[in-house]
Amino acid sequence: MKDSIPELRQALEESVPVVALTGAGISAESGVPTFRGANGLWRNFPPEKLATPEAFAENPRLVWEWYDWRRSMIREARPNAGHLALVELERRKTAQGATAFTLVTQNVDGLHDRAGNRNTVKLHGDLWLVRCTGCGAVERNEEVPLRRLPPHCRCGALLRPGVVWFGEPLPPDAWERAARASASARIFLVIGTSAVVYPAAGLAREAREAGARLAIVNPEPTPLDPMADWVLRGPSGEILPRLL
Ligand code: BJW
Ligand code: ZN
Repeated sequence: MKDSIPELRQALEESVPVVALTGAGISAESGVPTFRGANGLWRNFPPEKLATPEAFAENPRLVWEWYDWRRSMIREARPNAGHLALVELERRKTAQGATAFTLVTQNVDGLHDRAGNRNTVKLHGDLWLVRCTGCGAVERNEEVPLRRLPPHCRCGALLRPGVVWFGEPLPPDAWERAARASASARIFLVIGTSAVVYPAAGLAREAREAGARLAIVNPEPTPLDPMADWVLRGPSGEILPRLL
């Protein structure tokens, strides 16, 4: 039964290791807009028009305005029941072994950190880090709103958000950890992602091919549904607590 919560609950208890891949949908119930959802578009820009090195080169101020808006909203947001369920899942699995649970997230909002997950791999960076386009320095920056748009480094060069844009490689260490965990997963959960952005979405396919059972948690269909062992249709803030 593809929609059986009790069956997946039991499989989660019995299986080691477990990997969860999350996307913007897990933060939707915290009030953070998704990228491709109904109210995810800022001033009608699709993410492909803002989250690129080309957009930043052309208009850094515009791109920083988008990030400033998101940072302001996210700072006010709180982790929701879905985030908290993943903390509890990590706690329970870690009692079965140090590497029994890995959280792989595409999100840059930091809500998994604030909820309390520890073994987390951030594939697309972190909205609260900035990186200098001149000297390469990376630092944490939590100023909201930013005093100066676009912000500059002490060395005088432009700062950019510490995130991964389209056409850029993922951080190699994060990618290696995620790929290794996925290849050995027995259960692979795909939560709140449209699963259209690669290479992140490919982790689910690779885990499936390496023998993991695949579970999708999403109110909408995704391209991964046909290969999934479980498809639980609903908000993650409702479904995830029921899995524990
Ligand atoms: C709920 C819910 C609730 C709602 N509960 N769920 C053609 C084919 C294949 C690949 C490519 C291609 N052309 C180009 C590419 C590559 C490209 C790509 O994948 N493009 C596709 C879009 C076509 N990928 C890249 O460029 C990546 N890099 C790369 O490939 O490098 C290669 C390289 C190697 C060596 C040298 C150089 C290059 C990089 C991708 C980076 C993505 N970056 C972003 C921005 C991050 C920073 C920021 O946040 O500003 O990452 S884009 C954006 O999309 C963000 C997200 O992490 C990512 C995924 O989105 P996500 O999380 O899935 O969100 P949504 O909005 O799409 O979906 C939300 C879901 O939630 C929906 O399903 C809802 O139903 C659901 N939901 N409420 C649970 N309550
Ligand atoms: Zn600098």
